[in-house]
Order: sequence, then C-alpha cells, then structure tokens
Amino acid sequence: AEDGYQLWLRYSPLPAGLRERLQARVATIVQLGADSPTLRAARQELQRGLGGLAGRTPAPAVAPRAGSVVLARAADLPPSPAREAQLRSLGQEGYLVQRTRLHGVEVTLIAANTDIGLLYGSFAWLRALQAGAADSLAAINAPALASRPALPRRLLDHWDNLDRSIERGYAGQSIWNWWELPDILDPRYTDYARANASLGINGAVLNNVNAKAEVLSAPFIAKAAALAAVLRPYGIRVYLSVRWSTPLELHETRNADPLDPAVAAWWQRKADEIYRAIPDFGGFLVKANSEGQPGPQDYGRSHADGANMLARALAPHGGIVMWRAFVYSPPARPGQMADRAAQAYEQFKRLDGRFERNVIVQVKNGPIDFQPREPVHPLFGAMPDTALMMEFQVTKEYLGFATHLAYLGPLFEEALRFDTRAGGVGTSVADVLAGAQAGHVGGIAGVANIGSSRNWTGADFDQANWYAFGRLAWDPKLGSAAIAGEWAAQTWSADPRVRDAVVALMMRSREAVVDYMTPLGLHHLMGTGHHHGPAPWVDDLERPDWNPTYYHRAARDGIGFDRSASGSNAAAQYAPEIARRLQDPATTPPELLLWFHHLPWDYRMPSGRTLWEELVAHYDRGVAEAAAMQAQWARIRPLVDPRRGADVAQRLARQHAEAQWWRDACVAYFQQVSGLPLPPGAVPPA
Ligand code: GCW
Repeated sequence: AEDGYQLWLRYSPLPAGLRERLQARVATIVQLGADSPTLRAARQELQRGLGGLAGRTPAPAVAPRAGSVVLARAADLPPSPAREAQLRSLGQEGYLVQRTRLHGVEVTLIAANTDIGLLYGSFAWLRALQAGAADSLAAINAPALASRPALPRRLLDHWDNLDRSIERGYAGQSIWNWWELPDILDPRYTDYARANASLGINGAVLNNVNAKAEVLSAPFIAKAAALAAVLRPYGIRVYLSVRWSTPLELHETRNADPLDPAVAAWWQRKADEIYRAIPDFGGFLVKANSEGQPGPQDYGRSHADGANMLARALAPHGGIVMWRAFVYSPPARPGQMADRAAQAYEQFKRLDGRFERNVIVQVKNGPIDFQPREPVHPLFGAMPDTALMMEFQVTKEYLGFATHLAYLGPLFEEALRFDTRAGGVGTSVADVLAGAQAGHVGGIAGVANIGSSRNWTGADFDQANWYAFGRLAWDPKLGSAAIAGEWAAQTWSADPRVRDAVVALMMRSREAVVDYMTPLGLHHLMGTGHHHGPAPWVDDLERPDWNPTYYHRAARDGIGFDRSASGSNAAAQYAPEIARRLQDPATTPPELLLWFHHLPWDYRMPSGRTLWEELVAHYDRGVAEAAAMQAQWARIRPLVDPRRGADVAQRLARQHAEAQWWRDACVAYFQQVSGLPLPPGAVPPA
C-alpha cells in the first residue's frame, strides 16, 4: 500500500512508449575515475530510479557503449574546451547532464567538478525524467541540464529535543533516535539523506535552538558523529544548536561571559573536541537572549561579542556560527509601547559590520513569527556588511499544523523575491542572501517538518513544503507553481489530469489560510498555548506582547497596529522608498494594511467596500476556499491511491470545519468590539 514513505523519490514506471525509449538509453552505468562513497550513492540512486522508471535496472560496466549513462568528474573526461568552460562555470556543487559522444559512442553524460555535483546531477536527471509527457521525452532524448546553487549553505533546522520530542513538530517523534545512537543506525537516516540530497540541501542542525547543555557532552558528540558519517556521502554536514551557558552548566567555567578568556578557551577546546570526532562539522546555531534563553547580554555584552567569541573557536576548523536575530523582550514599563516587530532591527542594525567573517546572522522571514503572512523582515535590507541567512518555517506552527493543507511555496517565493531596495532597485532578499552587497554570502534555513511518522511529515501534502523549501534553497528564483508541478508529478502522478489539478489545489491553499485566519495584515490572533485555533479576545497573559489584543488593537474606533510615524514607526526600518509607501495606508499593500495601520472601521478600501465589509468578505472567502478545496479533491481522489486519497479528504474536511471556526470566532469578536452589524451578504455563523 502507498504509505508515503518514498516521498517524491517514487520512480513509478513511465508510460509504455517512454519506458522502451528510456530502456535503450540506460543499458549500463559507467563511472570514469576513482570510486567514492558519494559516487556509490549516485550509482545506487540511478539504478533504483532508472530501474523503476524504465522497468529494467541498468548494469554497472567499465567501458561506455551506446546507451550508457556515464558519471564523470571534469578531471576524468577527455578534453573538450566547450564542456570544460561550462563545467568551470558550475562551481563546486553544480552539474551538467547532456547527451554527447564520448570515446566514439553516444551516451548520457552526467558531469561535475566534484563528487557531490555528480550526485546532484543524477537526482536532477531523475527528476526531469519523472516530469511527465513531452518533458520526460526530452529528458530521455536530449537532456540539457546545467545548474549550480545560488547559496552555499542550504540547511534544515530540526527543533528536535534530546528526548525525541519536537518543538512545533506535527509528524511524530524525532527521527534521530538518541537512545540507540551511535551504535544502531536506522536506515531512515540514509533515506533522509537521499531526500535532502535530491534537493541539494547540504546541512542539518540536529537539535532544537532551545538547546540543552548535554548536547555538547562526549556521548552526544559521538552520536552526532555517527549521524554525520551516514549523511556525509550525501553532501550533508551536521551542525548543532548550542546553549549559551553550556560551560557554566557543565560546571567547567565560573561564568559564560564571552569576554572572559577562560570561557573562550573552553569553547576552543570544545570545538577541537568536536572536530576530532566530526572533521567536517558545520558549526553552531545559537538562540541567545531570546524567550528566556541565556546569552551574552546577561553579562552586559552584545550579540556580536557572543557570536564572535564562538566564531573564533570554530574558524581554525572552517566552522561557522549562525546567530539568530529572533529576539524580543517585554516592554520595560507597563503601558509602554514596545513594538515586538521593531526589536530585532533595533538590536542588530547597529551591529552591522561588527561580526567575524564566519558569522551569519539568521533572520526569520518576517519580523514577528512565521505568521500566515508577514511583511519581509526589515533586517534583510539593513545589514549590508553582515552575512545574512533566511530562516523559514517549513513546519506549519501557525498555519494549521499538519491538519490544514497549505502549500508554502508562494509564501517562500513572496519573501525571497521582495525587493529590499537596499542596494538600489532590484536587490531582492534572494540577492542579499547571495551576497549582493559587499560580498557577504549567507544562506537559507528551513525549520524542518520531519518526524518519524510513516510519511515523514504527518500529512502527504506537507512533503511539498520540504520539497519547495529545498528547491528554492538551491535556486531562490524558481517559481512556486513550477515547483508544485514537479512535486506533484513525482509524488502523485505525472498524468497531467492529476498533476495539474493537484497544483491548482496547492496554489490557492496558502491564501485561503491567510483569509480565514489573519486577512489584511492581521497577525497573532491564535490561542497562545497551542497556536492552533483562534483567540483574538485574549488580553490577560503575563506579557503584553503575548496577547492577541496587543497585535490587532481592535476597539470602537478601528483596528490594526499603527507602525507608521504616528505609532511605533517600524515602517521606517525599511529602505526609504519602501518606508514612504508604508507610511500611508493608501500606498500600503492591502494585504498588509492592518500590519502597518490602525484604521477606522469605515475606512474605504480600494474595492469600494468599508474596511469592516472587506474584513468579513475575506473571512467568508477563506471558508469558501476551504470548501472549494474539498470539492476539488473529491474530483482528484478517484485518480489516486485509496490510502492517500482518504487521508487528504479527512484533513480537508477538518480544515473546512476549522476555517469556519476561525471565521466565526474572529468575526463575532470583532463585531462585538466594533458594535457593527454583519454586512449585508455576509455568511451567518455556522
Ligand atoms: O515563536 C516561537 C515558537 C517557539 C520557538 C521560537 C523560536 C524554538 O513558538 O516554539 O522556539 O519561536 O523560533 O525560537
């Protein structure tokens, strides 16, 4: 039965005509030059994939003949100036796949400068072969693939605890079996590596940013080393989240002050110890002085002091520090206006240019916290002299967990394409990450949605969010619809009837969630304990900035958080041209209106409706969209396997019910606050 375990690496047989053609092209697999664990992985994947797609497994051979697939490093290929020039332009991780003559015979050549490039090229060709119809035919007859990643660091951050629970995880326990490691290696680790390598993800932070000191004790270093050994052939480096006060908690220093030489020396020794066990260890991820975590500010030092001390311990080994910018502290005085959305900028902007070269500041996509829609974080346009890393959340903490279907490709795309205007017009967030300004190259991280549920992500459609994150990490300029098409063809069916219907369903899903949860720039309306359902009325939590009322500020006079000059002025944290537009409700994008402005209920929207009417219309549309998604699935369901068909149907039914719940709760609450009647034509509560 279809249990979803294979993810997008299903390699179902191609339709008959294509299958025979492919068979003729994949008689043997030949590898030029020396063998390596990475090349072994590439060969095995090609055998598995081509065997499935063509219905016949290619045999390994030593000499190319007509119909061979040839894997070759640049250095092992016969001279060809054109190919050499192309390969040079593809860097250390890029690949080339082409049909060509080699040693007098026609072959399919997968070439790269490095072994990992060959593995990536193998996966790229398998992906192209699974695309369906004319595209599969082209991939058989005349593959012409050439690509290199835009960013050097493409990571998954696991918020996995050492007891195997996962913070904000909705797919079962952690796949890392810390109890059994290092001696017992679950084959799942290898499949995890394959899935990530198929996308080009090249790093994994194994443990939660809310880290425990124990992770740096000798037994856990040994466990991490065992995982690193499994992941290494797939190009994936292991990183660890570290707790700032680790040496203090292990009773090996008297404090954790970054300027105390004894503390710095401890971290140096620890780094040396880690690199003895894991020679290609990636580095540390740090959450400091945030949500109760200790940090350098406990000693009156700055984030830069803290990050740089760790960076100096890792630098001799080639490791990096990813220092998170996710910080917010409660307002200093009761009643004081402290805008959580403005705080990371306030703390980090002035540190620009003060970080060591091997520090990357990791910034969430938006200034609050992974909401269904946020404006881009202003720091992306404000740190020209610092390497920056994007932190996306792949797990859907605020978008209905694994219950709601929400394809995050459009959310990621929206953030990556945003023009920061930092280095002038046309400096997108993706460009900033790639070092467009002053050459500080950063990276991208996704908070993983992976657990040990059979299908890895809890819901089959959540696999698409892992997939889309990985594809965009490789190429941030890809379109989310094209990515959805690739994923659907590989995961559901390359039959265009199924593939295109699945894509249509996915592409409307994120906006549906925005509409029924937090339309028009509203945010943080959820119940604060679990983050699943609506609770816009909550106003009595210990910290003011935990309360939904802090964020929506709905009252008789209107609704929305004033972040213009008359309010917190967080709008001024963007580049001048953007800030100017955000200062004025008339030029603020309507989808972010209430993020930046507090407006009267009868404010006229571009549609001609009042704000109140528009708000209710969005909530109604969200519920209607959830119903439409259910209906769409009912038409697709007979074309897919029963297990997945039924599972998706159940989740969509629940999603529809919960969309109604969000809509009814929010509309009723805002109605009570505003004192306004339901607009004519609005759907009455369920
Ligand atoms: O908003 C919060 C999440 C926490 C998370 C934190 C963070 C890991 O609700 O669960 O902690 O973000 O990103 O550090």
